Amino acid sequence: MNYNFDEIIDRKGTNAMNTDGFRDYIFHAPQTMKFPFADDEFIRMWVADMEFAALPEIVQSIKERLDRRIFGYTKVFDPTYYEAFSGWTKRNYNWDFKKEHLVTSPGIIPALYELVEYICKLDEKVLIVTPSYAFFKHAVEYNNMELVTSDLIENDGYYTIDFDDLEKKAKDEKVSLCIFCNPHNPTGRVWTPKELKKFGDICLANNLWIISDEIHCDLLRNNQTHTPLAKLYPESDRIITCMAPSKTFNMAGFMFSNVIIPNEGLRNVWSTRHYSFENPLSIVASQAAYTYGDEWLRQLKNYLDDNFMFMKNYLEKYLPKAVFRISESTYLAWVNINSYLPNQENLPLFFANKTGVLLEGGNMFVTNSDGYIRLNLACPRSILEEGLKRICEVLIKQRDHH
Ligand code: LCS
Repeated sequence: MNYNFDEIIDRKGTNAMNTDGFRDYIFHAPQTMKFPFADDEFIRMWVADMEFAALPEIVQSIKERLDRRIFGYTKVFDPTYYEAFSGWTKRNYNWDFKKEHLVTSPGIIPALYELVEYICKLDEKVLIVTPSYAFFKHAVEYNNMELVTSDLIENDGYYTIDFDDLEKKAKDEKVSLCIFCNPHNPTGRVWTPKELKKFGDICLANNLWIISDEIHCDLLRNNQTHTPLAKLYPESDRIITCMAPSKTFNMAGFMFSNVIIPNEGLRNVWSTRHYSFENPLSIVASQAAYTYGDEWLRQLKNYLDDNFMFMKNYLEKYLPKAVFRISESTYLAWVNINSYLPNQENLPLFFANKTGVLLEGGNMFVTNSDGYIRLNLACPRSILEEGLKRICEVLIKQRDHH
């Protein structure tokens, strides 16, 4: 079957964050905030979900579950869910994990909020690399703990870990946990096994726990391979792996994710304190995704690769001074537009007002991200083209203005 990623799907009236939540999330403003564009005139390239329809088998699994007509308290008891998910990690990453190590959570972010509390004592600190998905910082601050950041090194749009700085910070005796994004949002880096080993060695030698957030691991460019961090350390029980069908299959609204906790003590804390019921529709939908989703994902990855290539060609032609490399993973493009807009403080507000494009950028990624915009490319090519056209037109005008 050929899936149609060119289809434009109306999300109006579905309570979608993507269409209705941007005033609050991006601008911290009420629903009354006004723009020169009507809501349905915006090109939306911000929050990390996709404009693509879900796999038909996901929809079918939900219909079948609805037909059972009772929706009482539910948890993952049936081992076929474990078999579907571990089959997925085995097929895709040649890695699996013990059934008893798997717990589920209504999202990776809620799991992070809890795990920081369960792992760290109150006076301890948590390390992240920056730029970073902002919820890593929120999870630390929610627990009243101190955040320690290590800036990635950027060279012509390519990011690497500053291992000397990371080691210096990991040596701080109060640093007890690193929340790590593998592969990395927002830069898209797919860390190589060599980089992962160096990173893991530094953290483990300094007695840190590691939460490896691998939510984006299924969405790689076709020339890339994902390595689960925990695969490199089969003897260690201090690495917690988070994976989910939410990003991969565009089902974040089902709020269901996998957390693999090899340490028995920590797992016991989790099982006593975590409120562990799940939505019955989410379980069957996730199981269907991992069981039937291989071909859909293959076609999605091809479509995303082509979107990235389209963007690269477009920027080379119309915005040659933008610093952009095709992301190794995620459907998120990370672009430095500093040479066009050197003094712009609020990039999302600028683009919303001047061009009607909703995007994330600038200080939304904790630190080490000034001058960057992040564009979500998981949309039909016609929408991508319109978004890029608007962005380039306004930036070229800015440059001519200077
Ligand atoms: N972890 C990372 C690294 C993410 O990028 C996201 C979503 C999540 C976790 C969310 O996990 P959940 O709680 O839904 O399981 N990233 C988004 C982003 O960059 N913009 O919008 C959402």
